[in-house]
Amino acid sequence: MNQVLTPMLEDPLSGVSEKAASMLSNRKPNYSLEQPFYNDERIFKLDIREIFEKEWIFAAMSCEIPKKGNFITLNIGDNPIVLVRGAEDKIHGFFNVCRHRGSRLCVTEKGKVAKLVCPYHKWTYELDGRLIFAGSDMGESFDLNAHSLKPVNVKVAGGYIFVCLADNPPDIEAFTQSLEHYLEPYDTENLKVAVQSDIVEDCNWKLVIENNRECYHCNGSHPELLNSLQQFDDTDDPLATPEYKDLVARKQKDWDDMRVPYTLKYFGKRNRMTRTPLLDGVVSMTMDGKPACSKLMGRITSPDMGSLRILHLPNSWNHWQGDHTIVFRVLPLGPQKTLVTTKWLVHKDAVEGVDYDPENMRKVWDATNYQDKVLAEENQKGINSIAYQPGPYSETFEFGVIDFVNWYSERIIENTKKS
Ligand code: 3BY
Ligand code: FES
Ligand code: FE
Repeated sequence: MNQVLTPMLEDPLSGVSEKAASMLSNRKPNYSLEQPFYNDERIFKLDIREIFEKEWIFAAMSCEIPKKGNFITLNIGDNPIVLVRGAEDKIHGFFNVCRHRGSRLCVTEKGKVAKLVCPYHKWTYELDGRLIFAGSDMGESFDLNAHSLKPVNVKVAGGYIFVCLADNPPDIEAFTQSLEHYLEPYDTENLKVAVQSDIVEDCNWKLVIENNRECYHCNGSHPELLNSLQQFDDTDDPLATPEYKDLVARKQKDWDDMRVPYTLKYFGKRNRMTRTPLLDGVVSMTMDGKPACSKLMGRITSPDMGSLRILHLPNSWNHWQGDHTIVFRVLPLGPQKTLVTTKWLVHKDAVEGVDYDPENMRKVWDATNYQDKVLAEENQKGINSIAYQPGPYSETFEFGVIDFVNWYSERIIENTKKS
């Protein structure tokens, strides 16, 4: 339904997908990718077509569009997308593209409307995408029903809204069911965004994800984050110490009492979730390790929840603590340009200035995001050199990067076959 190639023109990626797939099939295992995967315009377009237009992409949180008529927009590659809450609380997703002459419909990042009205010639759509008004000048035979907005696949689970632009989306049922279960304690419909940051990084999107998938660089770069974050991914981390494992066992007893899930789960390499403790005595990713919000989320009664860490490839990682949650969304803008959006969420009834201070809440991850931006941009600059050649990942420190790059390679190889 959605993949439209202008029939007269040759596919600009013809030859590129085969070449990329063969380079990935023959790559040296556990080494970083060849240079064009990080800086070539054609491979960037391939990433958009084969990954961002075919996989499930994390778009927004459902609490961001709490009422009927609330909408939120984003761009996936060149595709403007709008998510809108319609009747009976149903969240719809559409290409944000008018069926008259293609204008973008909703031009702001967020808002509230009764109907979706195109700014150009005022064609008007119901919140479920049906065209209900096209003026009186379209002629007698004009069929409103044939000009509904083009839908995108939407999946809402545990407060997350995922979209997929492909006709046949991959199956993520097992993951979304677990999301519901792991996020039940947080009452995710009743949260709000306390702070948001949007950073544009001058690097390929894969360098942002690679950087996020390891803590090899943490000691050298993230003093603020290391006030609270454990450097181990989980007890399966090859570097996990006996002290850390003891702490995990102790905390898991408390979490059992609270009836909150914590078990590490993988869904292929695409999704991972686990609850792990922060440093002993620390409850939140703040400068002093104390809660940033005094009103806790959902049915949570103690801020000492560690962090429920959720990974969703290709574009999100998350930390759910007792007092606040941090969600990250990565959207590629160009071969060497990536938008990283961070949202700090709290209970919707928490009062700014009373229950939380946004400046305090954002400090650790603002610092961390900035440090990671510099690291990823320096990584990009070196990769652009004629001297760059793929280098070895450490299997003890960088297993998460290896997993990501393997997932990416596999998806490109498999998805190009289906094109
Ligand atoms: O400009 C906007 O954002 C709105 C939303 C729906 C239609 N549009 C004109
Ligand atoms: Fe939307 Fe004309 S392009 S009404
Ligand atoms: Fe980092």
